[in-house]
Formats: sequence, structure tokens, C-alpha cells
Amino acid sequence: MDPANGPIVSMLNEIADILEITGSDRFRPIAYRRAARTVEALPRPVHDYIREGSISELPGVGEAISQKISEYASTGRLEYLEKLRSGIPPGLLELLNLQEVGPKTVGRLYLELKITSLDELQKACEEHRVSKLKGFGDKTEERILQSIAFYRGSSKRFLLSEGDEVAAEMIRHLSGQAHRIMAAGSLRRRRETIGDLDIIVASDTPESVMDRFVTYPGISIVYSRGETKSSILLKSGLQVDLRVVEDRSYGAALLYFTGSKDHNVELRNRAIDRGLKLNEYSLSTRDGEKDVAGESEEQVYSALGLQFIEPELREARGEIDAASAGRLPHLVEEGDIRGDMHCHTNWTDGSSPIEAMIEAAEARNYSYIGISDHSRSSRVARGLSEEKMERQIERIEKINASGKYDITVLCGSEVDILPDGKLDYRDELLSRLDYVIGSVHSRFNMDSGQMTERLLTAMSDEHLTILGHPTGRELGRREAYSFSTDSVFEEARSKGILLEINGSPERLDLNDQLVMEARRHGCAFVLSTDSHHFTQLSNMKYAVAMARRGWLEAADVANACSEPPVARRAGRIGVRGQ
Ligand code: DGT
Ligand code: CA
Ligand code: CA
Ligand code: ZN
Repeated sequence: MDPANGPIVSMLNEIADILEITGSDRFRPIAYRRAARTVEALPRPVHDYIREGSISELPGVGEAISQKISEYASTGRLEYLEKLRSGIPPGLLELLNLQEVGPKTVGRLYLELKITSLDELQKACEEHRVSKLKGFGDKTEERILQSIAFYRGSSKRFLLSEGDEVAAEMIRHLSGQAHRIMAAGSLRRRRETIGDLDIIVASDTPESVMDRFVTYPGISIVYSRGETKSSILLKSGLQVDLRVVEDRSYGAALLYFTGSKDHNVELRNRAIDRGLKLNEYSLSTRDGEKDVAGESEEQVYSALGLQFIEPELREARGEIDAASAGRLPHLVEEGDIRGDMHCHTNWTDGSSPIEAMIEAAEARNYSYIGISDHSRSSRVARGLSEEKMERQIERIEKINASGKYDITVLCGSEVDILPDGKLDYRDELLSRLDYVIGSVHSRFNMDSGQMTERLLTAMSDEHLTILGHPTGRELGRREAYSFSTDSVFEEARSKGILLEINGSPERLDLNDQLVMEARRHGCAFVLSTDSHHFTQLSNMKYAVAMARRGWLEAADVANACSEPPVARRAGRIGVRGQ
């Protein structure tokens, strides 16, 4: 999505939510959601379409909605929405953040139990008033309570992708005042979520940097404003810490504020062992008289007798010993990736046509792209019937034969792993596909034994190429389902089934910890985006981030090879150990 369109999409969805909560109309919410999807898929800012006068011609955006978009785009507010908001208690909308609760449920909780906030909902569940409602039961009540706790616990951290957006804007905002500038902290280490943002600036005029910092748009509170150190809270709830240092300390400061804390502790001890002192200003002699290094991180690591350690590895997981022995892995890079194997199109729940996905893959200089729409049981995702799947295979054969594109287009499918472990298409159809991603999209709450059986059954199907988003977790929304990673990773290794590292920002699945665990089993991986729009192919960087944090090299990654990972059984996957 074009970032400028984000607020408009939220605005349209909020209107739909409120209309649905109040139940005043059945069709208007659908219209607003459709318009939101249209705006989300626009390649350019909405302002351009308003200027060109083409806004009301977009699919699903009629006269009434286009007027609202224009009002919001030009004034930053919408009278209609403010009126809607004032008609319901303000706490109701927060309930929509709960995984178990949609707008219709919120409406019923409000009308039938007078529930207007998270606290009241929790109380009502604890007093078993919710399970008395028609269509609700003890189980639902239990699940609502769990999602309240989960939401409360997780809402304090931000997605890495959200941090990236703010960091990029902040760097743009400050760059006129800085010699050098970088986001440090967990963001630079590419952790899956970030607690706050840490920005390091090298400048001779710290005062002007601070002046500029506190004019950042979207500030809610200025916590502190000092000579070299300031902190703000943004309206989104994200805190930003800023440090300004001299050029000669930039590397030492970057190192210190990139962390992790445990990595820093090990580095400082190593400095002490060598009669040196390391802090955020420099690496110096013990008495602090003479600086040994400080301008760059490379200098500091080298003066400590270490290879340069990539930020993603700085988690005190053995990287300092490895760097000392000259045995750090040569981490996989985004530029190593030759193709994306997990892409949805407007044949199912994606919003771009096949051709747009291919062109986006070409623009990334890939050698191949795999189309993997949903299978028939994924009803919400408009999964393809067997007939439609066959038509898509033919369509992609035609596209390849046309010679219109330089890259190879593969026809795969993201096939549901059904509750009994069977794959969602008949064998004959599966064998016509170039490859099969098997994913769990239903019945997440099985116990660990059942879920392990389910996955192992799916993996015993010779058509399965890739295990998709293997744990099913969605950050801040749904926890991983439980299964024996030992059994599943062992089976993946022995059968040569690839484990997906899904780079969709709210999935990041496998995450870094599980990547490490699977790597120890000797598994091979595929890095993909699960794109539902052609712009999302750029999420590959998040899959790469998890891979790097899991110490993977290009040789561990099937789609870092020029041959696409398709013919698993024929042993053509060019991956280490296969
Ligand atoms: P976060 O924000 O929770 O996602 O995680 P970080 O790693 O960004 O942590 P943060 O923002 O508290 O601090 C940034 C870095 O500054 C941290 O990774 C290491 C360094 N740092 C902060 N406090 C300390 C400390 O007390 N001792 C040491 N050695 N380093 C610290
Ligand atoms: Ca931080
Ligand atoms: Ca911080
Ligand atoms: Zn999926």
C-alpha cells in the first residue's frame, strides 16, 4: 500500500465497523470495506486521483464515498465519521482488536449486556454473563478472556515493519541536521517486534538536532529534551529515543545502542580482558586517556580481535566466540534471493492480477515467481475449486508459452492441511502443480499430539514441497498452535520438505528461534512473502531478517538458487545436505 493512503483505509474501515456495530444498515458496511480495499490497492497516493478527478471512477468508490475521501484528504477529518463516533461509547472500538470479536459481536455485547469497554467485557466473562447469550458458550467466553490477556500483553510492542516506517520518516525528518544517522536498538537487530525506537545521530550541532526532533509530526508527549539525549512518545504509542554524539564516537554509540544488552556485556568483558575499556563513547585504554577506536563499529570489533558481527547476530548466542575464531556464518542477503514462492492473486484473496505479480517479480530481478493461491476449503479466502485450479494451471502455461516475460512462472498452490492431515485437492490435481505449500488455516486449537499427527500426515504426502507458515502465529493476534517441533523438523529434514520463513510482517513464521532449532536438525528453508498485493513482494526483507537472525547462509535457502525449488522428489533442490 502507498503509505499516504493508510489513514484513508483506516477511516473507511472504521466507518464500516461502526455501521456494523450499530447494525443500522446491512449493505453500507460492505460498500465501505470494498472501497477500503480499493484504496489499499492503489499504486499511488489518493491525492493524485483526487487531483485528476478520477477518484469516483475507482471500483467501489461512488459519489458519496469519494466526497468523504476528498473531505478527509483535504482537512484530515471527516464530519460524518465524527458524528458516527459520537453515537457509540468510545471503548467499543477497542474491543475490535480482540481476535475473537468482530463488529457484530461487539454490537450484541453492547445492546444485550451494555458492555462498552475491555474491562467490562472481562468482568462479564468472569461472571459468565456472556455464555448466557444465544450462540455463545463457555468455550467462547474462555477464548475471549484469553484474547483480552493476549491483547493487553502484546499491545505494548510494535511490529518491525511499523518501526521501519517510523524510523524512515524520522531519519528523513532529521537528516538535514545530521552528518550520519541510523536507527539502532532492536530495530537494527531486526527483532520481530520492537519496544521503542532508538535513533543515533552524529552532529556538531546537537542543539539544532534536538530542536528539529521535537517538531516531528505526531508527537503526543515530549518526555525529555536534553543536550545529547531526548525522548518522545508518538500518538501511536511508540516511544522514540534520540542520542546525538560526535563523529569520533558514532561507531561506539551505534554499537552500544544497538545492543543487545547481553552482547554488550560480553563485548565489555572482552575489552576488560585486553586491558581496555568500552563504553558508548569509545574503546579506550583502561584509564580512558587514549582512544583506540570509536568512529566506526568495524574499528571497535577489529581492535577487540573480532570479525565484524552483523547486528542480527548480536544476541549473545555464541556470535562472539564464532567471531573470535573467524567462523561467523556468511549470512544470506536479500540480493541472494532468486524468486518468491508464496504469492496470492485476485483469483483468490489477493488484490493484484497474476501479471502484476510477475512484473513486480521481474522488477526485483528474480529468475522465477511461484503463484500459490488458496485451495477450495479456504472459503473466506475464496479458495479455488478444482475446476478453477485447473484453469489457473492452463492460464500460467499460456503465460509462460507467450514469451512475454523473461522469468519463469510456476503454478503452485497453498493447499489447506485439513484437520485429518489430508491435503485439500485430489492427488491427480496435486501432481499437475509445480509445487505444493501445505498450510494450516483451521482448527488451530488441537492439542499438541493431534496437531503433530496432522502435520506429519500432511508431510507423508509425496506432493508436499513446502510447509507454509509452520506455527500459524500472528503477532498480537494469535499464538502459535502447539506441536512437537522436534518430530516435525526431523520429518522435514528426512523427507526434504522445505520449511517456510514467511515474511508477512504480522507472521514472521518461522521466527528466528525456530529457524535456529530447525537448522540444528539440518532442515532446508524457503523464504517467501505471502503477498496479497504486488507491492508486498518487498516484504522479502522480513523473511531475510528472520533467516539472518537464525544464522542461515544462502546454502540453507532453497530459493537462493537459480533453479526453483520444485521437484523435491527428483532431488533437484540445490540446498546443502539435500
Ligand atoms: P526494545 O526497545 O525493547 O525492543 O529493545 P532494545 O534492544 O532496543 O532495547 P532498548 O531500547 O532498551 O535499548 C537499546 C540498546 O541500548 C540496548 O539493546 C542495549 C543498550 N542498553 C540500554 N540499556 C542498557 C544497559 O543498562 N546496559 C547495557 N550494557 N546496554 C544497555
Ligand atoms: Ca529500542
Ligand atoms: Ca530505547
Ligand atoms: Zn496461509
